[in-house]
Amino acid sequence: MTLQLVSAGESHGPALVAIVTGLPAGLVLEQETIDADLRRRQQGYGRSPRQQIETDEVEILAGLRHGRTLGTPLALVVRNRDHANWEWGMSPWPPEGEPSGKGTKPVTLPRPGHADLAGALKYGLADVRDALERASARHTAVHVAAGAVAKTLLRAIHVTVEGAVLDEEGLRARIDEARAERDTVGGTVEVRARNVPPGFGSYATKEDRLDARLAAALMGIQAVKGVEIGDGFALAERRGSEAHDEILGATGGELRRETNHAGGIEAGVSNGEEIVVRAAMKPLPTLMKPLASVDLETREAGEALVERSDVAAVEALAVVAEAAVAFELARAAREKFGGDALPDFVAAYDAYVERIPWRTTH
Ligand code: EPS
Repeated sequence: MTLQLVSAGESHGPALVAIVTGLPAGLVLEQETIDADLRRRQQGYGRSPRQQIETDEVEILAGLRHGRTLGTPLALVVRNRDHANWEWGMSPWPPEGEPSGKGTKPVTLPRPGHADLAGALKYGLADVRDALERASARHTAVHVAAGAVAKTLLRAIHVTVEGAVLDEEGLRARIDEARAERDTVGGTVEVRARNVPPGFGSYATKEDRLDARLAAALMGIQAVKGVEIGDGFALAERRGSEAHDEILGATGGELRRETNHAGGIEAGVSNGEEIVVRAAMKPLPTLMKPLASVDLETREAGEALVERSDVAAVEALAVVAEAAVAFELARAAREKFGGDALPDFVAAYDAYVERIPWRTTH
């Protein structure tokens, strides 16, 4: 049994939903823990006024009874409070009555860098909104909720996952400058996972490789254009003698490394060191001083759509990337340790770490 996540939801639709399958029975979840991550995702510097409308909270519709997972599909919902302003424009059924609120007029001026043009061409859309609503990063909210569940599962085997912005101070200064010039910025985040035992992922096939899986999990997040594992691109410039992490012995028979250039993954398999991954986010594409575009209806030159947007969402990305990494690690853990009930999963972990010369630092 592996862990799977499927989500649905448009940015200004009624709600975001996710179904997580493959959780063991008996995992204790806390609403406050999930909501705390939802709040962290909303709090970053440079977010749009949209965040004053939303107060994200998780609702669980299935798979949980009295706070414990049932081993059945877990259904999570995060409602879009802003939908109240888009009831006509984002009505799932043909809207009734006179157009009112937002989203009533078709969008025909695609924003360079957003899904607008590619989506309109691919799906044959007359209104770019049909593309941008799902392409929006809004639905990362429900992925963060699922990531909080994954982190709860990982905690049962002492694994912790934490995301942070690289150069937070510099980022805030760049955001202030960009806001003044009605521009946007991107940035880089780093996720570290501690106490991951050796042996998550496999070199057997490319689909199994943990580095490939983490890269896909991170690249799957809106606006991510680069991913690095460990020292990543810098390794290309080094000699082998400076690039690899020597294997050293320790009293007690454990093996140890003094460096971690590999970022905790060798040959697509976790090696027992801290897992270190980074994701680079491009500047957000909705500019208050819009870039050149072409009206898809008239084919006349124009300026791209301007709508309320963030100056940056890098701090949010740190939380979203943390959730994505946690989910993928939880998936790898389920593959390795199995178990229908949580104690079976934990017992398999205990037996495994007993067998190998590796100790957690918890
Ligand atoms: C987004 C555009 C903005 C962001 C949104 C992502 O939304 P709006 O157009 O409603 O202001 O605020 O992110 C969120 C709503 C969120 O909760 O993260 C986009 O185009 O990707």
